[in-house]
Amino acid sequence: MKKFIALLSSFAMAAALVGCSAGTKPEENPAPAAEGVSGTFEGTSTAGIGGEANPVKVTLTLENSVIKDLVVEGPGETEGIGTKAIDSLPSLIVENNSINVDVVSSATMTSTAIIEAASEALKAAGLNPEDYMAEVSSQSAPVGDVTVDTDVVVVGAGGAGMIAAIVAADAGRNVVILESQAIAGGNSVRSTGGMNAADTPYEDSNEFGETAGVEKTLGTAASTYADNETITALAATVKEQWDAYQAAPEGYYDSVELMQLDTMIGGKGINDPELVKVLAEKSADAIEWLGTVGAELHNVAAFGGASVKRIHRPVNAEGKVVSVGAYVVPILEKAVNERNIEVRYNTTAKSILTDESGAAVGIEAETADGSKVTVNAKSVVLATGGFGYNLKKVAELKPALDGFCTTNAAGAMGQGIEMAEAVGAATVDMDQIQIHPTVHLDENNNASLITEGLRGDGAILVNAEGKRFTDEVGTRDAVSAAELEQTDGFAWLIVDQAMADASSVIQGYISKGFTVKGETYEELAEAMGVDAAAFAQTMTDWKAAWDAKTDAEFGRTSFASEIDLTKAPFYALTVTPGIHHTMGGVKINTNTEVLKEDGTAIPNLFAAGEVTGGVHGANRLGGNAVADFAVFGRLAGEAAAANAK
Ligand code: MEZ
Repeated sequence: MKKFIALLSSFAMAAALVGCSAGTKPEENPAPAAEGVSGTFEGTSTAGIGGEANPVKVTLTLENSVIKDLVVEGPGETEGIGTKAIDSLPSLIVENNSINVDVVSSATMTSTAIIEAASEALKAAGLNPEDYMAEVSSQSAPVGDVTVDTDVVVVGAGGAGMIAAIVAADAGRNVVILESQAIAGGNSVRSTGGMNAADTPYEDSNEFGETAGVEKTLGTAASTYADNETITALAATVKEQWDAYQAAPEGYYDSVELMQLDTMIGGKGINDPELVKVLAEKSADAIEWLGTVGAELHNVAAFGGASVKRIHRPVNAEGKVVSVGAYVVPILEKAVNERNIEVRYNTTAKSILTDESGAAVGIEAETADGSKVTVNAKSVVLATGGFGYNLKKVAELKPALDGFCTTNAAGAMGQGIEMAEAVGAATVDMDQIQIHPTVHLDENNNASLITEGLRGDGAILVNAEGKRFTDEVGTRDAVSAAELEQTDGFAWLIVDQAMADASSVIQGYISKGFTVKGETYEELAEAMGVDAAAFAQTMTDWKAAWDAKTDAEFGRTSFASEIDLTKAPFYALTVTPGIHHTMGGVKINTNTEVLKEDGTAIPNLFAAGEVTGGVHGANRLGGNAVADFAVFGRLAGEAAAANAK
């Protein structure tokens, strides 16, 4: 394959370009006219997320060498992220007759691919892309300093921020959202798996209960957390519920207390029990609320550290599971727009404004052109996310994570936490940083989260020797630690065609070229470069464990009901741990008020989502980030609205 090295050095590109691109001149294109070139020309680029399997294609229409139209096809680009670049760059290129446009931040790969493919199309037309380099910026011209007065200012247009804004607007308040990036979504749009919620009507629809999971959790509570009062009390309640359920096992067993117990054990017992209680108690209601804005999460599955199937996921029109973030975020954006909530993109909050008593009274922010935006507000909601993109801060707080890749969005720099600290907020658990065990690195070292849902749905992990090495549906800290102990600190994730048929998420991984494939276990082993006999034996042993619903070797208790990994062809992809979630952050109470060291609240200041600490303790369970932003985003919206009366 020809490697394409970026020649267009004057482009405003945030990412290095390494990919492959090609321009084609369709047969039917008219010959260049004497006064200029007219016609339709195509160019492709593999610099996008779709890579070689799904290159980005640009169809460019020229009239007398002037760009009149540009159509982009990018079937492999990420919904809600890359698609933002596909939506916004063509008009900029056409309006300015220039391909020297800024990349859309957070969607740098797709933007880069569009620019490259447009350049190739120009070359296919016999033109020199260097002639289409007039300086253009997607940022609006300097607007000058502005001051805005509102009831509620929300900092951050991720899940927590948009939900808080919607709820506050529905309570009759004027709301302004400030977002540092060019697009909404933050880390939320990258979230793949789903949302944990306890005791919902949708859990009933699953005929298969993970019965052994409850026993295992009760065992862990007794053996490891006998000294933890909260865990012991929750375990006693769960034991009673569980005994009653077993005496008359009807429907499905889950409970608010079991979700609390799982979350506390997942967090190694250091979570704030009151916040965990609220998370679990309000989770089912949050699922219903999401339904009212159009986001239906009704497919329920197993995830790491959950005793029962509890993660709620969206499905598409064909009934296939889709990524939760890419599904929910556009729906929230629509709800924000329908309420005429003002969203100021490319506007980075710099400080929280306070009055002489120390109460928050607004936000001072800066736009990309350096203009100052002052928002005076009765309530301030911080929903800026964590600091998982700030690798320097991560390494400072947890040196063992120096050099790890990250699944996080570019905005996750921790600026909200710093702003809150500057006005006296306390922080908790700042050194508790989660690595997610299944992150795929492509040939250019771009990191993509591979959802834990695959393991919950039946996938296994094998090492470079072709052998299983852990309970794949254990908590993230445990699976990551086991993976790092394997040869070269990575693993192969194995799925079969039955899984691929049921999940458009897996189909996305296949089409992005992440996987190798084999018609037999031996053929797959060869593609993976592992010992064929050892791998085939692993698969035979796994099938026996699956049939018996007992994993004597690693104690896995979650066996997907119909997936035994026997339907050819088989697929494997490499995975390694990457930074995923920062559990620490601003200290809040159950009303989402930001607290000082002495436990008193900073008046008018609220926070929700990954900017806060305490909910997840030392390790967040998969599916609890969406639960966190939905539950506490709503509470922050309600509290901020009530405060702004
Ligand atoms: O909550 C998460 O981080 C999550 C569900 C991730 C995933 O593996 O899909």
